[in-house]
Amino acid sequence: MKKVVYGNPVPCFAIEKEVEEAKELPGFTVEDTVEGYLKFTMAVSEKTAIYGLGETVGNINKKGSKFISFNTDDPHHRENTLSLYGSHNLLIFDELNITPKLGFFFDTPGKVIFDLDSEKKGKVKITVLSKDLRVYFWQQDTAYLAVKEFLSYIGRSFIPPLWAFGLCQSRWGYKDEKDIKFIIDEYEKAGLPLDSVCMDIDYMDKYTDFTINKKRFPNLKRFNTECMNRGVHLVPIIDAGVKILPKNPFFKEGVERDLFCKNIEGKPFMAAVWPGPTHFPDFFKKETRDWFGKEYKILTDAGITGFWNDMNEPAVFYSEMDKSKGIMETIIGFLNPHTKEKKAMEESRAYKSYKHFYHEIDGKSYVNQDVHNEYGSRMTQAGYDGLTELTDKRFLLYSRASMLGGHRYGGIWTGDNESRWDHLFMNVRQMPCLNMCGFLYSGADTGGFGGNVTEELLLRWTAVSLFTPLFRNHTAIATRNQEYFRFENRKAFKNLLSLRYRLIPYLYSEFMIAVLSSDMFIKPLSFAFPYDEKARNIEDQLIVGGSLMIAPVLTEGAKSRNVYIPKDMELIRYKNGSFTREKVAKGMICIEVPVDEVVFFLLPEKSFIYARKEYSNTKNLDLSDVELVGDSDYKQYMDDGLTRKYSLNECVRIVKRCQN
Ligand code: MIG
Repeated sequence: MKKVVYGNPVPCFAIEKEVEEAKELPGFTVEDTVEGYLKFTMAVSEKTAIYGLGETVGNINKKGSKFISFNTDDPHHRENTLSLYGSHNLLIFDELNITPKLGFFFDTPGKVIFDLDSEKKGKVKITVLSKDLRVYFWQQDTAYLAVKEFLSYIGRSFIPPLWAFGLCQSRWGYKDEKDIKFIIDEYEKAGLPLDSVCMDIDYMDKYTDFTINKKRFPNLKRFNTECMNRGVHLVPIIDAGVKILPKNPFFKEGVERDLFCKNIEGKPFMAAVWPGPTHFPDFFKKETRDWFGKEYKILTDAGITGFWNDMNEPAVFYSEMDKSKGIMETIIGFLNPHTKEKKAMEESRAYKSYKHFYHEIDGKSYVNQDVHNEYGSRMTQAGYDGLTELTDKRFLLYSRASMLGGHRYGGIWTGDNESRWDHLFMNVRQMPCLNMCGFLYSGADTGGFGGNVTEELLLRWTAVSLFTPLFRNHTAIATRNQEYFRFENRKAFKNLLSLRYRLIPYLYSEFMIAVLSSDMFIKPLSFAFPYDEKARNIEDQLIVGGSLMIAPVLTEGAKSRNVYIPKDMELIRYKNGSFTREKVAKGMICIEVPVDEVVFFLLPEKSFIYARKEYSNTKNLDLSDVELVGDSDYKQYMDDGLTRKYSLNECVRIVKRCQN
């Protein structure tokens, strides 16, 4: 890997290793535009596939589309949406049958427009809205190897505890002990497994970070202990904006020590989010990260070790630049996506505000717009560093907004999606793209956040999510109840969830090996079969870990689907708690997939393991009590799942074939 430096870029966040400097960028023509931007152009052939870009809509092969890296809170995104919650500027150009494959990383926290031949004229145009950046470039024989080289430069991905591989039930609307206890009770009654429940903004006092509403949670420590005794972890949310409360010591310290983002006059910038008027912590400053990070103590003192960071694009409802828009209008707009208010909200927030507040990086002032995409990841870093100080245990942390570099400090979820079939397909395609960018601990809101899910959509979505590291059923306020126990076809959900728990020994092992060897956990088919021309066009099948392929049903009403089998392999069916296996030959096949079964495939010459028993949470899960399937020994990674003692050399055991 080499880099070309343009202008005076902000200090590097994503790339951890020393990289040699080059004068020119191969492959691209570079020009200055009249607006003062840098524009990179490259001719591409019809046979070029383009991979990368992490959290975006659309296909795994990004060729033919356009995207803008600019972290945006867009709960109503569609196939043509330009910006989502994360910005991950990795591109791999993979021309069919031609080596080398070219890797590029546009390292800037500012806005970048990626036009990946959207006009179908054989031209890729990348416009960086600044003259300051680094572009890294490298070459490899396959796209997969190019990604692996990239991963080896960006540092190790975040490692959560084992329990974070269990099911998380969430809903915006659980407000007190009673609501959460009800969920745990119902899961127990229904005989469904559960490892965690999220606490959304209502646990706080007036949406103020690091406070607990005493009426709703009179004794959080006691309540957490009760939940933990039942094998359930509480996972509270933390928002980016800090409520303006002059008497609150945490807030006061933030003002006195100059830790907030500033307006043009050098005063703390005011923006309104859920708590009403807030100041945004300037997470680019180490002092701010330290100050914010240590506040998690109020929650770790209660025994809590799991957290999610929200609204850190940062999302802005209205700001001091635009005082006319009130919070009520915003809420109305949020709940009624087609109203005038919604449009007004969209116009008033985001783009306008980001030109009006400033961060300090190494003593220099930067307007948010120019460093925007790094903000959320710096918040995650604050949480990570704080929690590392506060607890010896492994903790769970994931964020909504992200940029490359943030993958070292936490996982991500893919933000506010909707209960739509196209969002399920979107989720499938996002997973490998996120893995290319180091975000291995990730997943979507299973069942969809906005809108009302149907039983069938939730079944099909769950059959996908049971293979993603973050497995969280989450939904928005005012949507229908979405917990698994609410649905009629209990048996089908039970089957799906029991498979998740039986696969945890495999998923955990493959995840840990991927993280510790700078690899991907979920890959596109084309990465596992790089010389197979057909595999390049498959967007709806994925490789999970090193041994399994999934081919989920993504269409409403479908009882079967076509699956491309790149090599002879085994089809595995999980139904009523048991596995059946059959051989399938290379080629296109049509398989039946009833909603109460999960179908997946074992790659040739590979093996996998599953837990012999069914589990109701990970508390008593015995990672070593496994069955081996396949024609080879299995390299299992196995640590205590709880402490930070993880090493690839020490924690691997070989599960032998014919062990009985
Ligand atoms: O403006 O905390 O993406 O998961 O439930 C909405 C309430 C704020 C957005 C998050 C979502 C969460 C919700 N939050």
